[in-house]
Amino acid sequence: MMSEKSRKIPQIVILGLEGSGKSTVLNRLLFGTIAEGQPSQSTCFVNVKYGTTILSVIEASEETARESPYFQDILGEIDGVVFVINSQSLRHIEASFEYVFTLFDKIPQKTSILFLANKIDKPGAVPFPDLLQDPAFQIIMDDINRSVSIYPISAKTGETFYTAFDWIISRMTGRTPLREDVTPKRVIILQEGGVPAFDYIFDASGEEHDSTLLGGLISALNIMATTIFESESVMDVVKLGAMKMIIRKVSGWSIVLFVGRDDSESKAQSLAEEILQAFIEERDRDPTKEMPKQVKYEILRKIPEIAIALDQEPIKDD
Ligand SMILES: Nc1nc2c(ncn2[C@@H]2O[C@H](COP(=O)(O)OP(=O)(O)OP(=O)(O)O)[C@@H](O)[C@H]2O)c(=O)[nH]1
Ligand SMILES: [Mg+2]
Repeated sequence: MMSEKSRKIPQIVILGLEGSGKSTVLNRLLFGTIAEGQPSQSTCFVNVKYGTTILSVIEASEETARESPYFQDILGEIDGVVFVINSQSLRHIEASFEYVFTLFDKIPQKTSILFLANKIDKPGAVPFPDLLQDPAFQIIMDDINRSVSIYPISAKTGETFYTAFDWIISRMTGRTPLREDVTPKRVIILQEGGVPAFDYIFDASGEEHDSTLLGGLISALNIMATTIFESESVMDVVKLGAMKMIIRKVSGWSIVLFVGRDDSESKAQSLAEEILQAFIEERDRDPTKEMPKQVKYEILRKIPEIAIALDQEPIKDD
């Protein structure tokens, strides 16, 4: 087992011009959703749970970043910097990069830097490929000694949000990103005896024959469940058609995660375990709680790599 004590909490600072979307980003990190009409605050410190990782996040206003000597010290010690760029117009982008350059030299070389080209949902927002051509950004990317990346996102709709954060968090924590190798398609959690307690389909627009095939397979599984899941030697990977089923069993619960046929098995297995853990935590908190789609969605959202898959299919907050 890894020692928990020796691990320090990674620190991230969120920087950007006034109105670029820092608080909206922070809200989404904290609550998985956003609140309209946040008052501006000069500095905000908060701890955030991102999947299994705890992060300490600081939102720093322009004023704090420029003028606070205390903040200059923090910047020198930070593990990750997130620059929020307002990409709603060329003028906003230019101003954003100007701001980046006033702070860039104060950020240590070892610190990972994530640029969020925010507000891509706005009509008339600058297309991402154009932003990449910006000479200021080219200069930043040419600094090969730094670990830098940029993603087009919308803090408002959540589009590509977790993909971006997954990048910087895996850089900071050394955790391997799972996003590239696993495409979750469906997850089913079964109680002892094979009774389904949780079922979530990620890609409702999936091919027709897939869902028919799965439907039949699930009922077959249910019938066989007692036999399969009560034995100790669980067959834990089954390939079928374009998919693969990863089966894990933890303290009386069994999880079946459907992923792409060529997806990484070990990564899918660790994902399946994380989902099952999040589910069991929720169950332990309130065993009687109903699990409509919204609750399942919230459970799944706790796992960043799964949240990425959910980014593609946002559901309404109400
Ligand atoms: N359309 C759109 N609006 C956004 C997005 N992100 C933030 N906004 C809006 O932009 C405005 C400013 O967002 P904030 O998150 O308060 O910006 P901030 O960087 O924290 O601003 P200060 O704290 O004043 O420096 C708010 O009205 C947000 O709703 C986005 O991705 N798309
Ligand atoms: Mg703010």
